[in-house]
Amino acid sequence: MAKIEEEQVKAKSSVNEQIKDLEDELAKTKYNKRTQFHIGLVKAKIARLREKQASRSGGKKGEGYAVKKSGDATVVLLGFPSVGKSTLLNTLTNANSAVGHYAFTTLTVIPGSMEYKHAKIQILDVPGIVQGAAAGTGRGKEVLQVIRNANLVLIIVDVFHPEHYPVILKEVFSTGVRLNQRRPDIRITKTMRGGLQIGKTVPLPELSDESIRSIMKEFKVVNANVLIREPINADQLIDAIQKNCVYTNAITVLNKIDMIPPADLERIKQEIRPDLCISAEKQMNIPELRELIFQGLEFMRVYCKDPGKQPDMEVPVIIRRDSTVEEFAQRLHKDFIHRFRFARVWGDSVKFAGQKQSLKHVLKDKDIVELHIA
Ligand SMILES: Nc1nc2c(ncn2[C@@H]2O[C@H](COP(=O)(O)OP(=O)(O)O)[C@@H](O)[C@H]2O)c(=O)[nH]1
Ligand SMILES: [Mg+2]
Repeated sequence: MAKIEEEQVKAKSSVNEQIKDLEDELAKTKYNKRTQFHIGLVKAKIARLREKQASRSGGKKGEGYAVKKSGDATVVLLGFPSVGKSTLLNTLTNANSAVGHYAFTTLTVIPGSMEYKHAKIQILDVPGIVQGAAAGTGRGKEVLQVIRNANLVLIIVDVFHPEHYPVILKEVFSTGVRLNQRRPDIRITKTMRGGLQIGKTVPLPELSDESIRSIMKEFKVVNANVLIREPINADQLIDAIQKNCVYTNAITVLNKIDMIPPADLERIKQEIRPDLCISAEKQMNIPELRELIFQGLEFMRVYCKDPGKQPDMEVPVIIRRDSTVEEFAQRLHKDFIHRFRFARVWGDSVKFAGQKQSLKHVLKDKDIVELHIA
């Protein structure tokens, strides 16, 4: 092995070891008022090392999966090998993904498409991940990268392996994906001098000023104005400093419930608290799952109307919730926003029927929009 390469490998493994040591320490430390400060600092150190790890492997990007987005939104199926991801993809969509009795049947990304309430939803079957995926075990990194670009993550847990669930959550967290959370309201403005100025509009029971200082110092932020407007914890502060997190909705399903006695299922449900229990193979609760996916994607339906005509209430335009007139217009035709004069809107987003609105107007579900184009 070339000397430089050898050094790189050595350096990488030592970073991995350092992360491992710190994680072990975290696992051993019970969270309370006294350990709060220490835990925050250890978490910051881990986050820093992960940054280092990522920038090291950043030179060689690896192939990554080239997945062409299609449809109105993208859902990724995430789980350990053999939990039933391919079976579920085949059940939900028109795809034909290989189903195996042994692990690692799916080696690449298999897309399928599901149409539901006029939404075209792309569903991706990716190789199963295992412990260590975020650090590069298996195709873990590539898979988790696909997750970062998805609109919804569908986590599949095998009823016989509930112990997989915390591992998946940890791997997802390590890649900087936050599930079912909002981006916290923290503003950090770096300054030239003056040290750290910490402003808070609410009390922070989980984060002392001292802790904020030590975490920010770990990231070499010593001069800045920090404004915190909700009761955050150390993880959320670290996310705000690193700025590279994505926030995604997630649904957790327990699969293979056709195989397990009801009493056992009840116990595992208590443990995992899934959103839904299904059988991909025996097609149990699949209509309910389709509805959950649709809800999780936070779509809304907007109807088109031509001036002087009745609106088309048959086929809505499907866009993400809180979209503006601009996003609606863009969906209809690329040129429309350049030629846009005004819109007339009917529905919950306006005070009166046919109200005149600009491109910036935020629409609501079931609105009717009439575009006036030059
Ligand atoms: N009994 C039962 N078996 C299932 C179910 N879903 C998947 N399987 C089986 O589990 C194995 C692995 O399924 P597969 O879809 O390849 O898992 P993947 O590796 O996650 O894609 C196959 O033998 C499937 O037939 C289910 O809901 N019930
Ligand atoms: Mg598979």
